[in-house]
Amino acid sequence: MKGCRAQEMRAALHTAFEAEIRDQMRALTAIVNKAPDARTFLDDVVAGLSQTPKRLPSKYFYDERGSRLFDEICTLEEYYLTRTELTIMQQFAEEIAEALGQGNMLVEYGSGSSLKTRILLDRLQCTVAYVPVDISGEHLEQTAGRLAKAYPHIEILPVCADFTTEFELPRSKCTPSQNLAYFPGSTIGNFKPKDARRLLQRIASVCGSGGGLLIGIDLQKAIQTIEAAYNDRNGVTMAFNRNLLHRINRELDADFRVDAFEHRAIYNEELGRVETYLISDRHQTVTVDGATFRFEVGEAICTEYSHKYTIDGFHAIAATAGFSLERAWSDDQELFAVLHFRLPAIRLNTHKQIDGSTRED
Ligand code: AVI
Repeated sequence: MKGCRAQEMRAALHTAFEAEIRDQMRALTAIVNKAPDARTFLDDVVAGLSQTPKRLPSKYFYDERGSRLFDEICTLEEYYLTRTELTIMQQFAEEIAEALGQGNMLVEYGSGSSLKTRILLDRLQCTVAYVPVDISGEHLEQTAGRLAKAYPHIEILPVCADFTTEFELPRSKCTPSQNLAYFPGSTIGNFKPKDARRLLQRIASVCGSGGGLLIGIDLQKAIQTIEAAYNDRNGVTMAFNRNLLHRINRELDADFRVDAFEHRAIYNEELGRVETYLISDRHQTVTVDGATFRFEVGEAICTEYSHKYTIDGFHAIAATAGFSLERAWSDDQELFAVLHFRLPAIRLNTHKQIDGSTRED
């Protein structure tokens, strides 16, 4: 009899659990899709190849294969960035969570596999919702599905978008006490300082009054360490860089001979950035959707910048968007830093009190 009741209860619990997961998965299918369309991709590629020197926007690296190759880069011996940031996040997890406060709506810019996010989601108190924003729809869907299972008490609201453009924040069921932008991985380094300022202003408008920003930046260091990270001996970064040409061939009816372009990444000390190139090893002509582009021997297409900062240098950039630095965490070798910024809380409805001071309504 007792065994029977237990069995019924187990079955009921199982059904309830399955229903919960089904609900979560249904919510996830409502991914807001604002990824750039084929027309925008073509326009950007044609515009970039028409410039002198030629350029291709690095945001197009991340199709399904590109995202997988980037995940592989993050595990490479030479690519110190990911493991160092992870170490900082793990070592200072409690302090970071305390600094970030409770009841956040956590918005992650370029969420990828959301590995570091788990450190936050495990510790932040009463997180209202997690909004991963990523340009790669397939990657986003898989990651969001996994997180929904692991954190059934947190609303997961994925947004498939190019976060450099305007996107609307999904509404959460509960009202957050503040929005907190999370921008790990030194992705901000992929923007020129002028564009980084503009992006930080957009982030500030998403965060709103009293909002926070937790951001990972790669620090300036010895050239050899930096260049090795972008020219790994196993050729994964080369495959990642060349994959952009494969993608253009496949999606934009182009005919790049991918193996006729060599990968090279050099550190420009004066501008504090790695510049990544694909260099034509011959005189050749490439067609993209009917438009023709000529390449000389040794002519380069610049595919990416990865800026390296000092904490003060980055603080100056973030300050132009209204952010002030609250805390900075770094590793023993000062390779990488995780910075916490806050926007001022705008006080509305202040009343003059009898004694002449002001108080918040
Ligand atoms: C995503 N981003 C921060 C990487 C970086 O380090 O600039 C992309 C990358 N490119 C080559 N390796 C990694």
